[in-house]
Amino acid sequence: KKRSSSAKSKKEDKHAASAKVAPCEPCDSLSACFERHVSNGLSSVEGDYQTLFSALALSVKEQMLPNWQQTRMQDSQYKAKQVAYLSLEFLMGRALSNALLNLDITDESIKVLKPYAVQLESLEEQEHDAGLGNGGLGRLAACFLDSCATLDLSVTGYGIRYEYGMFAQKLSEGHQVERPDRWLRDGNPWEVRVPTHNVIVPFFGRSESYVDRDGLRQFTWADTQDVLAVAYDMPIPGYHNGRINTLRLWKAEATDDFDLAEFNQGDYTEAVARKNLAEQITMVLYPNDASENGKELRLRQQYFLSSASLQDILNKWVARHGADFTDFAKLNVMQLNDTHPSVAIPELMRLLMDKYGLSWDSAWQITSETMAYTNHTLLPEALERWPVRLFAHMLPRLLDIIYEINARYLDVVAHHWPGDVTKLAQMSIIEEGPEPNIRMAYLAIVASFSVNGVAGLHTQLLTSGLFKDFYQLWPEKFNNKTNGVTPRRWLAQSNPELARLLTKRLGEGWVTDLSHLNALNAFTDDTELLDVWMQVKQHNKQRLAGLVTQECGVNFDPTMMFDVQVKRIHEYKRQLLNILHVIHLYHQAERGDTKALTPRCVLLGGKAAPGYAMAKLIIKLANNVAHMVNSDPRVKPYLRFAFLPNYNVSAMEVICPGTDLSEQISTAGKEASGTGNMKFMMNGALTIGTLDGANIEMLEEVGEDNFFLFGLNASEVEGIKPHYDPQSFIDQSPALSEVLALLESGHFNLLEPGIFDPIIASIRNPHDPWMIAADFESYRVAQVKAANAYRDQHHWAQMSMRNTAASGRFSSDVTIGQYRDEIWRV
Ligand code: B1H
Repeated sequence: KKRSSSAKSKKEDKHAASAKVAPCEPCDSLSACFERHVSNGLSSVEGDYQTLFSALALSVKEQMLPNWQQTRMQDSQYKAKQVAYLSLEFLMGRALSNALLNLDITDESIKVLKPYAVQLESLEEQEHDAGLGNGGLGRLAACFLDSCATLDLSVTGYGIRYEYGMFAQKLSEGHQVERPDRWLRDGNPWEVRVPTHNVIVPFFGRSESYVDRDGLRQFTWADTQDVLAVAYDMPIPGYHNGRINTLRLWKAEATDDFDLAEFNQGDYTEAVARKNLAEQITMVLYPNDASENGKELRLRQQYFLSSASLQDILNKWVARHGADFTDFAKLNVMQLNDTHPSVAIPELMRLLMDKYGLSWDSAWQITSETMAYTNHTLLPEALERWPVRLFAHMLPRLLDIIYEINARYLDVVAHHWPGDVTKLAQMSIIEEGPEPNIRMAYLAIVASFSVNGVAGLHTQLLTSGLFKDFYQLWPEKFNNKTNGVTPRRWLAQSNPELARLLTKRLGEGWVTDLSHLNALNAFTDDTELLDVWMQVKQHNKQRLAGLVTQECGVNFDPTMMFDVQVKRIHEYKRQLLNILHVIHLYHQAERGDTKALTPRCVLLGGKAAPGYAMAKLIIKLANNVAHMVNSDPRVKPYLRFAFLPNYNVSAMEVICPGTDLSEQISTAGKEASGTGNMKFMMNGALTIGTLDGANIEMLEEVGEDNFFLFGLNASEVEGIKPHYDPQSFIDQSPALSEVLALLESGHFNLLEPGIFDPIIASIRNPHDPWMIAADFESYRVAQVKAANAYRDQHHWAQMSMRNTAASGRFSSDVTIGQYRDEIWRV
């Protein structure tokens, strides 16, 4: 190990000494911090990238401490409204490169590492992804945090510190196998445990009422089993602005007195077992995307997060204002990331009434003026409904409150629709039946001052369909906030070469104002720029090809078109449609019908929920088809196909810059927004897609000439549904007929007879909600257009540039600007 200059050593000594007293005291330079961390922890550094990574990350965190403290101090003055973003998921990915970018210390870090002869990238790759989310919903929360800090907003993310994040996906004979994701295995250098903010979260017990001295009925929640919530903070640095916001993640631990009682009774093992029970709450992320599974432990997670976060918010308030809540709603707002934390609504009522003695009316006014709800899906299987029975058992006091909210709200409904009893039953928060349920979305709408969808079409479908009655009752609550993605991670950081080119041509303003990209439209005839544009794409394709070789053992040729679909595997996202098209291309290549073929490499990636059999079967089909495609020498010049295992945030950082064609092919009306679509567009990919989610707005921005549109629209899908006849579509498409014949012949499963029968049956099923057969031919035609367009590289480069140019509206800075102005009113 090389040593730095003697001047540095002096500094280092000072900090080495002070480190014993206060290990978190900020150093005055990154290099001094780093030297200290290296010499503190390690005997042998050479080749130990993990330790060097930790040393660098700890040093970067220390650099943030003064501004972090400063931000906290400033915000605790309540000069501006405080926003809490409540979410069961934060899909943060890695933090190092992002922190270096936002703090503007990348070059300094490279310098610091010089004596160690190690590349910054090698250390960056050591970091485990913080996979505390499933897909779009969790990643949106992460992009939002970056934009909030960059827009200098006082926003705290509240979530759960899962011991195990999203499972790691392995493949075995083409089948998905799940492996636990112990992301904290090597420690988490970014987090700070803050035991001073511990709170206690009650569970079970009984709700009791009594009459107080003033003759008022009061409630208590008795004989609860309490769990300790411990705060772990992660810094969220804004881009070049000195603000460091906080992501506060709660960990569940057993309370001490809880153990004590049992210890005293001699029930040592019982006490330890109970400790496990408490700590189970934050053990693992539920791996379902766009579907709920109704597990009791999941409700415990939701309440644990909601209660701990609200207690924290109220504690902060009381520290500054005492128990006077007059201005609370003026200075606080809670954004609920879907209904997952919606139990925060009765919990805030409970805390205000039972803990702080407010009346129902005051508590309700505060609650209904501070809660805002974002809906992320129309899929019925994702709408949360909890059995009343479960609430009665686990959260009895909250059930009282929900009943009371419902009773008062149903009066409003009855007033609006006099005499309409079916309306009352339809709109009730309680769904009656043999097993009554609580409709969490209804509870969220009733108690929130804002309800938003996540793209234009999605919001329209909410107000005209799922929440139509509520829209009639309270039109003013409903609004749209089209999703966005952060250009720091998804352009500046993941595509450094393009970022440099953009800065050279447009200046660096685009990083915080992505509308600057519009200026690219002036250069679409600048052949020199177009050439460089395509060179950058080539380099990014080489990088992606490297990943595919390494992870899939498939050789992608960067001169071929890179056609990519990466996202969670779900029938509505129609990975199957993509695979059928690959089979079609394979069939053409294999029989020598190659004149019209543009050579292409198709990449598919994504995780299936472990209990979702059909999604897992689609993965298996992709792998079997890939095997046939890649082992046929006649096909090789025209087509290669790979399934990338363990798709995650870090993989996307390599994938989206290296993609030519982005697949956004969901059945119209089913994908609320999509956000991967925006990352690809920003990085100059063209989209082949349906009129669904934010695709519609992307198309609006970029124009039909620069987008490969196909398929039924949302109202056509609904229109066809009652008389859908897949066979008629199969008959009209020779290509689809051939593909199905090949699939049904067992060509892709010779040694596994019948395994794909459920997939074939789903395509042929007149009740196929995803309408694969209906859209196949239109999809194929759009694919031909894309393939032909790709042959004209000059024109493709122009279209690519126009896509980047038009992507400015999909910066999450724009989205968060709208949340700030129209919902939070900060
Ligand atoms: C989205 C979910 C989701 N919508 C339930 N709904 C979950 C539902 O664990 N659960 O129970 C987890 C996730 N996720 C996605 O949100 C939409 O499908 C995307 O279209 C959208 O872009 C994204 C962000 O708004």
